[in-house]
Amino acid sequence: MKCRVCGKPASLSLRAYNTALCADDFIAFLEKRVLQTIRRYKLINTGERPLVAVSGGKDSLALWTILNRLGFAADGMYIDLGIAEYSQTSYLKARAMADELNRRLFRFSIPKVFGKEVAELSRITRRPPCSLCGTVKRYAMNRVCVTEGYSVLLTGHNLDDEASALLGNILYWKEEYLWKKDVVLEGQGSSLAKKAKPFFLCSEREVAAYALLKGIDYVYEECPYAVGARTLVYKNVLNQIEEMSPATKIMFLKGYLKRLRSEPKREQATSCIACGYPTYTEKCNFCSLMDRVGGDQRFAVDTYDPAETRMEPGETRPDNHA
Ligand code: Q46
Ligand code: ZN
Repeated sequence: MKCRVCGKPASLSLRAYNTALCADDFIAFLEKRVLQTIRRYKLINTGERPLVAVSGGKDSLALWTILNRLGFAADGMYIDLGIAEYSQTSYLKARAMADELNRRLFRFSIPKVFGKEVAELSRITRRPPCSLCGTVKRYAMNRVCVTEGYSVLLTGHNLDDEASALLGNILYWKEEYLWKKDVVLEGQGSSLAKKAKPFFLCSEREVAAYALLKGIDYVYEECPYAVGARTLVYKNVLNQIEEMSPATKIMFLKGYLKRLRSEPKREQATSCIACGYPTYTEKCNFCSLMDRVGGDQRFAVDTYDPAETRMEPGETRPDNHA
């Protein structure tokens, strides 16, 4: 099989596009695709400051790399869940990328703010760890984004993540979530940041191949709570369909985006009486969690800035972020 662009031996066959590419042309292809998504759906407009949600996994580190290669000068934001070794390793990968890109990395630590890690919070509140984690992550990322002066929060959700979530919402007719999975969600005043997903139309396999070819050092293990998640079943089913009928996933999402744009606008949220974050109840989920389990209201966030701590040859780093 030969690369469609240069004729050299191909490294990757892309059945959804009925083509094959060598390593260099595949890297150029994926970066161009991300740029097209950003432009077409207006994910980052001129003058907007982007912040990337970085988990230390392949998707977020690849996204952070691509954005900076495309000239978007994006900083990063990491959420420490307090899952012993997994969180420590993930943070170190994120910090190594901050060094490589020479970009700032914010860290919000759940154990530091709540004095408890996700498992303990889940036990106290009797909520599944992922539901609780989702509440805290969404809130913390948004708050850091707006308080630190960024205009748009970018996440590494890929085509497979979005297609499997959409399938789950349809299977169980979760109408309250069905029309909320847009590639870009506009912000609301000074309390809600704009959010965007530049990998919306890039498959997990494509992003993994990019990470591998660029030598990105990411954390291979999944979060321990991801094991047995229903979305993994949906991803497998969609991959089987894709195998028989290439491009099904991308058609599924493109069709969704088209319909989404013709849907009437949904009910607007009101503001949380404690913090101003948009909510459909009196207090947002995060403030209700604070009330329930206690927590440090100061909402401390660490900032790691490679430009400030850059080592000179022979120096050792004062390691206050490890
Ligand atoms: S929700 Fe659940 Fe993920 Fe949070 S607890 Fe881990 S698996 S990280 S995307
Ligand atoms: Zn609130």
